[in-house]
Amino acid sequence: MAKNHINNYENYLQPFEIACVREVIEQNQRFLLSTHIHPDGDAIGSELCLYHLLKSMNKQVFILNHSPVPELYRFLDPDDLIKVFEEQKHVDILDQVEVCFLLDIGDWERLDSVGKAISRLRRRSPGKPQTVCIDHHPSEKQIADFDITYPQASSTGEILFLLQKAFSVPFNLQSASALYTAILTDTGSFRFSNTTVNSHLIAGRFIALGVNHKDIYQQVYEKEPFAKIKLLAELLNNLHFECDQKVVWYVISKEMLQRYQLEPDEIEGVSDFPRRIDGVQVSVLFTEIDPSATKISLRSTGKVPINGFAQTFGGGGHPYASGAVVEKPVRQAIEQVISLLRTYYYQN
Ligand SMILES: [Mn+2]
Repeated sequence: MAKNHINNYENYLQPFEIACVREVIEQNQRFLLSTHIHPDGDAIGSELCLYHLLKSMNKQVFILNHSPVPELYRFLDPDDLIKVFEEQKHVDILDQVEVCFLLDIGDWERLDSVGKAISRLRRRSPGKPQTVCIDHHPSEKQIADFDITYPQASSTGEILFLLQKAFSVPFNLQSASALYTAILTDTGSFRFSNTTVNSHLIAGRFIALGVNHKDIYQQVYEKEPFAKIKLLAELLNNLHFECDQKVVWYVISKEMLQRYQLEPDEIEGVSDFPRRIDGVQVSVLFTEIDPSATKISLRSTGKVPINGFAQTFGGGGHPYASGAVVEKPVRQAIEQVISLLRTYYYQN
């Protein structure tokens, strides 16, 4: 059939995956949901949707994350369902949990304290609690007992939509809004290369269900802290160019975050701007983590895939959005990364 007649989303989930998740849910009573440190809209939205799905199946559900919900996404969780994990406070919950759903995560380390606690339990009694990972990051390694990973999905939220549809459980307005936000933010408002027919069709379903897309857009994109915009102004005044102006790089130091009183999770999206410059193909943001570690965030406009480059530093991600941590002070990290990137750029 011609592509211009597409009128329904594609469900790429395998029947055995749906059956397996169904069985895990039916055979257990207590569930823990968690996601990566510094959660984004996809992480938070996916957790909330799965929470409502499990609740509708009369399950006990806890959401415990290493990091708090960023201010920006608090509107999705008016009942404060998502808690910051505290070992002492949550030890009883963890002891009773039978299944952990790990969402939007392809690397166990990024669960941080929650992952460490789960690992400890599983060392004590192997295989308990069971783990199920649902994610869309391209990853070679399996992280859970059962991994459902679809790199072609725009977001983890998209996969959860397909799963809930397969279970024939209707969406309430809260879970529909949560998943709409997941897809909206992970596709950069339907602009990034992971935006597909499917992501649009699914987002459309949510709007048909009554999701207030205008309201969500305002919540997510038009409530920026003024300090973030000022930081952005400073960044844009301090861009550095390489490779015939095709590569742009810039730095966010700890001192800058302190000066503007911003948390690392409050500066999401600033890397969008430098790559908008005409002619720029690759942008690199260096973020100082501590005096001996620097995070690099790479974005590509599509001509040069950069996940291979991130992998040389032990990182990874998507072809056009990836990152790594370089165990070096920021000045040394810049020197090494930029000199290697020059070679990489001309070879790719
Ligand atoms: Mn995601």
